Amino acid sequence: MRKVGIIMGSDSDLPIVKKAIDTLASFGIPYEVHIYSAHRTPVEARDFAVNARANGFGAIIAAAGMAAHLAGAIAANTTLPVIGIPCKSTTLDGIDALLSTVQMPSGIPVATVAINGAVNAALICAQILAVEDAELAKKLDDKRAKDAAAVLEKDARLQAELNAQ
Ligand code: RP5
Repeated sequence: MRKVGIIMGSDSDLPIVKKAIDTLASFGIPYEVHIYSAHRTPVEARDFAVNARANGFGAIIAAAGMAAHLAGAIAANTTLPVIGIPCKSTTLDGIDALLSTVQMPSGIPVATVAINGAVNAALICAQILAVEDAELAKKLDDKRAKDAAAVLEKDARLQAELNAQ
């Protein structure tokens, strides 16, 4: 199976990114994690993106906060799918990172998830890899069924509580 690359702009993004790591791990998807910044280490970020396809990656998650150019900078240097996670920092509630990540000009796409949406970023990667992987697709189906069952269980509990009143 191809690997998922997870790049974050700073170690301060790790608490958010951890959820993507855990989600990929829960599906048995191989991944590699790096701290490369579009601003502070632009050469390393570029080199990772340029070589990602040859190095066995199938998708890249790029997480950054504030003036978040990381996902766009990665996307500029690869035609692998790039999923951007706008990270909420101490100011502006993450709206700064959301707009910086999502508003890519035509031609260089970044698939942007919600602010701090690390789980969905990992799930999109899983779904991309599952296009050619029936075993992974089955795991995704099973997770959906499990999540749905959990919601219906909550509903059943709510109905029981309401009917007891
Ligand atoms: C961005 O600036 C990083 O992705 C991080 O979200 C934010 C703040 O970085 P630090 O100052 O905490 O390293 O580049």
